[in-house]
Amino acid sequence: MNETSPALSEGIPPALSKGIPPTLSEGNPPAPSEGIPPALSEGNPPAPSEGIPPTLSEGNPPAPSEGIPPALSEGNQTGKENREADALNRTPAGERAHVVLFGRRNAGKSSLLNALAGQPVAIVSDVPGTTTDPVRKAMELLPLGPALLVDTAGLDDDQADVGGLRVRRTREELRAADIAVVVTDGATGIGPVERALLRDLRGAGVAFLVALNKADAIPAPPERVAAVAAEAAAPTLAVSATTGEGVAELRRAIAETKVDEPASQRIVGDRLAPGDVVVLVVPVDSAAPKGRLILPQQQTLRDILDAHATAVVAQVPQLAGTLASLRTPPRLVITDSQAFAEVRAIVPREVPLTSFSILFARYKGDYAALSAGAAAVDALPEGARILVSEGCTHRRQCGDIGTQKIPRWLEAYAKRSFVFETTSGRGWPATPEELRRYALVVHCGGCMLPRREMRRRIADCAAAGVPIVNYGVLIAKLRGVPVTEEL
Ligand SMILES: Nc1nc2c(ncn2[C@@H]2O[C@H](COP(=O)(O)OP(=O)(O)O)[C@@H](O)[C@H]2O)c(=O)[nH]1
Ligand SMILES: [Mg+2]
Repeated sequence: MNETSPALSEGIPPALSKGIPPTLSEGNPPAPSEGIPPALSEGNPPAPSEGIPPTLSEGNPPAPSEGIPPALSEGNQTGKENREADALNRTPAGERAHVVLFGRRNAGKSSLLNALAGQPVAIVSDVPGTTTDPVRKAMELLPLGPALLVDTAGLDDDQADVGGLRVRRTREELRAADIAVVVTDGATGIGPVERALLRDLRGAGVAFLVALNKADAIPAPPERVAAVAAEAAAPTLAVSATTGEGVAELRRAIAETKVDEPASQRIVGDRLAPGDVVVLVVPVDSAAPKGRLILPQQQTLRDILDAHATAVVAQVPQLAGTLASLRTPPRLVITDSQAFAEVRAIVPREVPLTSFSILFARYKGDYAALSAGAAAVDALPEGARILVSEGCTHRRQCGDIGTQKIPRWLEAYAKRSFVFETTSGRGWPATPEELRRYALVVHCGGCMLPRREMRRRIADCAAAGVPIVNYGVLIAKLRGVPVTEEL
């Protein structure tokens, strides 16, 4: 792993820092393995003398779904490694359909995950409660597409503290699930634990199936399967993780599950027609990851190509020349927010201008809600409690932006002091009451979070009446950038 990242402030002329945020690289931090904070350099694109040559991106290898047979595993990884190794050539975890295995301890969830993946990934044991951290496995499940199989700790875990925490984490997985597999066995069927789980899944709008595991040892004749299917009101299959019986059928049933997902949401492609030209302004500065583009930029490029439009990528100093070289004005210019003001001065008024932050606020969440959240900043009273929430777990993708910069910038802007608290990863206030302790939630761009999870968080805030804003939109607001500028 490339551990090092250039110090954020390096090479930046001191005169440029004004206390209010310079930059923000799109609130959508880089992919997991980079360890490099997004372009946070205070101010504008560094002088060329910074010694960072404009680098060629390493390319975007074909999405795994292309030409790869169903259920081909993409490597054997567990939690941490998975996140860290997940960078360029793989579909980002946040973009994968999350298939989560739930059930009691010892139902065989971990065994079934291994059987579905076709190789050992999760720790299997007959000591109940062995799976402490959700294990994740990226794989292709056609026709569903890129998926992430997620193992969980048992839901009936009743060991005092530690167990309680695990159950809570498992329930947090539920919020990110696109498809749930409820693992039980023929003897247990749908008991109280499963019933509570099914209720939660229905409430969350998650599609689910039931796997009656251990069919080798506990007979699951068709009548039993049908009875459980009727009770669960869900597709039910008899399987054995041990012998592999029914596993291929389960894999197929998962892959064919219709996911209720705003899949139609595009980054920008829905606003483009074939042949349109889009200009992307991407400052390559000392904080940019070496040798490549960050995830939101890659994803935007891909989405433009998917729309059969053409992308032209330039840095700010080349922008005017690039625009002049086009025979007709571009359909749209998308800039890194840090260069918004400069770019606005260069791009003709009649050409729509937007930023990666704004596009991703729309794509990952709800732009209207997030920009309304930004407006709430002006009404924060002295001493207001503010939650800063980041979606990444093992290693912060955004450096100290959430812990240091956002608090500093917010207080400088409001000329008041606030009380800041933070959460990371799947951590999130569990109840509306917990959320209501905050006057504002400031969320990262959520590049590591599934869209479903990000949208749930925004919905939680709406339900609790707490404003939420993301880094990109907030920083634009603090800097006086016209955040409402849309396509
Ligand atoms: N006979 C049989 N045993 C199984 C099967 N699946 C899991 N087990 C056993 O059940 C125990 C719990 O399995 P594990 O996968 O760790 O359960 P988890 O707690 O739900 O993750 C282990 O001893 C497994 O070997 C199965 O299909 N048949
Ligand atoms: Mg387990």
